[in-house]
Amino acid sequence: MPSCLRLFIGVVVTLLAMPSGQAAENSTALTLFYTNVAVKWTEALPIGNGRLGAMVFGGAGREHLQLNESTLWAGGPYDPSNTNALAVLPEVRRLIFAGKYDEAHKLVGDKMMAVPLREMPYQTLGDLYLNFGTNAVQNYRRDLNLDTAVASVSYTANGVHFKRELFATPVDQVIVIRLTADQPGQISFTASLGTPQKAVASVEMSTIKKTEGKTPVVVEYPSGLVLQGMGGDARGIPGAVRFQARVRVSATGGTVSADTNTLTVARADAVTLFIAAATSYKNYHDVSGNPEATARKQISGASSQPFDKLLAVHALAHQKLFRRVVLDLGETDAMKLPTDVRIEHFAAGGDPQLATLYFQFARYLLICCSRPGGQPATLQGLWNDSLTPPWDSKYTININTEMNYWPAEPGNLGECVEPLTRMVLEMAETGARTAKVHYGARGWVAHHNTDLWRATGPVDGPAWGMWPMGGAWLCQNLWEHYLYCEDKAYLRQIYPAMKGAAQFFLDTLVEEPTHHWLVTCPSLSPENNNPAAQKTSLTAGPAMDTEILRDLFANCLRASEILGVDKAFRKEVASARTRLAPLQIGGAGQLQEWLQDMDLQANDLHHRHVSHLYALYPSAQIDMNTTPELAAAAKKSLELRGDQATGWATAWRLNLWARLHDGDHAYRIFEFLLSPSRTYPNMFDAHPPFQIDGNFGGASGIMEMLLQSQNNELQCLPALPSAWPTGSVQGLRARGGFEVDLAWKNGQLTLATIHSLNGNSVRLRNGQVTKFLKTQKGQTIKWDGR
Ligand code: FUC
Repeated sequence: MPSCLRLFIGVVVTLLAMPSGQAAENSTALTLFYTNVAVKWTEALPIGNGRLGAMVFGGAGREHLQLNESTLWAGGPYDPSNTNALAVLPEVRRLIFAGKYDEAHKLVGDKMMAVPLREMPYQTLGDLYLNFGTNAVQNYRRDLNLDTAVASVSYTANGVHFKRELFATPVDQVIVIRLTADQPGQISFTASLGTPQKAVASVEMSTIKKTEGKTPVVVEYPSGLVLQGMGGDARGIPGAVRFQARVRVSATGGTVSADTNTLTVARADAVTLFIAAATSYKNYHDVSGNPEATARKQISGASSQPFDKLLAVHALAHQKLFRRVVLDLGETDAMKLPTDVRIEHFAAGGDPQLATLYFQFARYLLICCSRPGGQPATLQGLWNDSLTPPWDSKYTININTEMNYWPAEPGNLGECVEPLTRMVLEMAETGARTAKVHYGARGWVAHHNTDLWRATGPVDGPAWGMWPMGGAWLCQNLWEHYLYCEDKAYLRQIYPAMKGAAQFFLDTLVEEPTHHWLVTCPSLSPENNNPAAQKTSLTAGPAMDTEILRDLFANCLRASEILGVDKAFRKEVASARTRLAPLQIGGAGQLQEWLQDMDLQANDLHHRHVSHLYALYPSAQIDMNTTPELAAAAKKSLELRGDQATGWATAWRLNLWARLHDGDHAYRIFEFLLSPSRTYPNMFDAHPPFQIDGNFGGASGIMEMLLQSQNNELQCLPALPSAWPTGSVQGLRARGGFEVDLAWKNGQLTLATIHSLNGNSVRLRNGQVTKFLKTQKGQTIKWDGR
């Protein structure tokens, strides 16, 4: 180990080895804290190592950890293809172009939907309970330190001060719970595991060799708990994921005893518990893993190390990512209040640091639920307490999964995109079958959902599922990763998926009869009813599809040029791109959502999805500086939609207003997002119910207010709200390989520091002032904005 690293670990160990109670009472600015026990799940605090997660309730009398393992999903490998689909495709298209949308709806529903009609849910693993039997306590506090990724609980009972520290380490792959008290012999509790899954809980007995007199004897003692089971059946697909959770209890002093499935620790001085969990999932078509072997190995690896060391390397691994971005929007006395109280009062003003906390909480969440080698963040990240969660807690890819990764690149967490990249590459495999069976097409396609099994068929019903753009949109996230890092090896890895996504559309786009533009059909503008139909969203060529395709095709052209491959394909793509429908401005001055100008006839004018505004954000086809007329049309559409919507839809609006350079409008939306109606006491986003996309979209919106880097420009403070007159940010990333620090005072940029990672040229912008910058790799440039 290099000596500087050793020194750093040493410092961390010293800091973390402070006397009992101190860590919990040490409030740092980046700590969520509460003076009451979590009663509801959305009050509990999330910890996670990208694979293994827990919600910590923190009761003094009873600790409750609700546990998750990211590969514990219902069902098993399956193929949702519907072999009836292809035969009716021409008729469905004919009906749609003839304006017979409701007939098309019926035919799609009868013949084209995936089998089964719904995908598989992500499920809870179960619960660990520690019953302390404590009643009256004083000085109760629980918290979550975002910087160390440690949750703590502390309180005083009968004159004894107790402390609990909990963390999920990505290094040793276990959850660690450390129980201490400021007097010896005070820690007594019973531990048990429960689950709604089909599973069996038992006590683990271990043996130790002792010598009694001269005779060596083997003594059995209870050392932990085991939970063993199988993920559920769902929608006709039998459960195929075997899982095992193991808890090891290691007590200093006192005694450990057991009955059938409960462990009792009595009068210990200190106790460390280790939780491991694993499943048999290897990949979407292989569930032959050995969860017991994995869990045993993880427990024995972790439990042989001292607690301080586990904690130090855990914190270090987290901080390697977390500490890259520092945001300062100002601090006030409001920070002394518990986090739930601050959320209630945020809209009253005077607490700018809560925005910083919200921003860093999202970065914390992404690090905890999407680490290299794991699964991508689901609708609930990693945290779900149900067997039948809302929308199955899976991947909704008509906005939600994409939004989950919006803060990754600018928030300097590019590594966290790896699970998404892997999922998309796997979907390119499963989606090739859907493309062939459903459309007779080359390449691959995914519709509006996917799951652990990488299902790509149209699900739920025609009005939601009959949308072939999910894979193409996900490719845009991967391309964005490339734009930030410009790693050619990464581009080579993702290019086949991008190419396959494009090939599907080269084979399936059709000419619409009026202008002969190339359009998707059947499709829909996500979840929004077609105003020309009675009761369906089915249509041809909604604006969003064309916008996604314009990006996909352009990215394929650029990628194949960079990689020097596929000349003939490039020609094909370029020619199809010129024949796509244009962006259209309608009679009300709005950006048209559909081919026809009918936005104002929509039955829900305030629909949560703002799909046609994809062109403004996350795409940059519409831009204040380069396409002001279209930007004005997008603004009109946004005004028509209104500011308040579900959590994620509010967050999308926030990003869009930031792209329109209206910081105060964006801020008003942010105030709503960070109010009790869209943020739970534990800071989880409320759709409602809990959905993590709003947290991620919210963090991305904050960054869009401070820095934008689309279209080869670094825009400093493009939408700074008057609520943040003075502040600074360090470590944001920008497209083209730049790391940017900004400082501002009285609403004016005072210093931009640009670290050039790749040696690219870029235009800097501060309001109307622009400056062209040539850089060299490794160079740092300072600009005062003039
Ligand atoms: C989309 C949205 C819903 C919800 C679901 C998970 O279908 O329209 O609001 O977020 O995904």
